[in-house]
Amino acid sequence: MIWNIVTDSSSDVLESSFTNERIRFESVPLRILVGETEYIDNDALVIPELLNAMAAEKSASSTACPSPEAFAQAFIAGDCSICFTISANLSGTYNAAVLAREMVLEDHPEKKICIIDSKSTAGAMELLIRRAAELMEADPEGTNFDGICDQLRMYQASLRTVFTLEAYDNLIKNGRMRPLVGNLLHSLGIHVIADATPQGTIHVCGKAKGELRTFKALVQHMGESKDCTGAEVVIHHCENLTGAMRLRDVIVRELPVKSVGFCSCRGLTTYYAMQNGLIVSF
Ligand code: X90
Repeated sequence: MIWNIVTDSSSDVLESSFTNERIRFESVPLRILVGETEYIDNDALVIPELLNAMAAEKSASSTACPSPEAFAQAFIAGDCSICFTISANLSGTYNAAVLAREMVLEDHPEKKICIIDSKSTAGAMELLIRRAAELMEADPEGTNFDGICDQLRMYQASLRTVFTLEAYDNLIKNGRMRPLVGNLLHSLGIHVIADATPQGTIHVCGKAKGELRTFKALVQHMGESKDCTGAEVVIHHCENLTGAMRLRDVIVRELPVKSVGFCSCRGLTTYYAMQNGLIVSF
């Protein structure tokens, strides 16, 4: 019996960093188009190169979700697959995975495949992947597949994501977020704080001036959005470990969380969060 965790590359979890020998893990890549160049969001992608290309190319750039075929290949490789995707309200990735499930079950009705919309991305998916691995370890034969899927769906619903970016250009340009009130915000050193809605859309929930005030406002918003007692927190950062660590300091000072981990943004989240972006899931 092969347990199989499938995700898309917006989880930021590298295939090489998933070290559980009893569970198969595959990250299906999204693609990033900057000018004429297509970047595949896999382990080999060099993030500083992508950031340089983004800075040099002011005109055409976009992203594309994986094909159903790419997900189908990942599902075929396991017996019991659980798949986490980026919010269906932000990307066609979830639909591609659902189509792939139907395709695979037609030829292999014995396989079990569950697709869970993270209604978020980045850290929320990392936390789901980790929880899935724990539950799978405790059930090596997959006898409780449906129960595990239910638990993961409940865990998904309990997760929150808040974030603050230095630039929202790519989110706005690609229609994932409503335009902010002019460029004024940026020039005055005002940082916008946003979060994921329960439906998996992006919502601007506040603004603050200066880094420390921004972090305090963000952490206050975390505390208001759920009871953080014992919460596992992950900060995904775009080439900004220093900022992520300063944010961690504010989180552990203000909230009774259990742990704070860090993860570097991979290609898809780098494209949207842009340099120095910080995404917090808990
Ligand atoms: O299908 C595609 O081309 C991918 C489109 C992805 C669009 C948005 C990605 C956002 C990544 C921003 C912070 C976290 C957002 C919270 C989720 C509701 C990073």
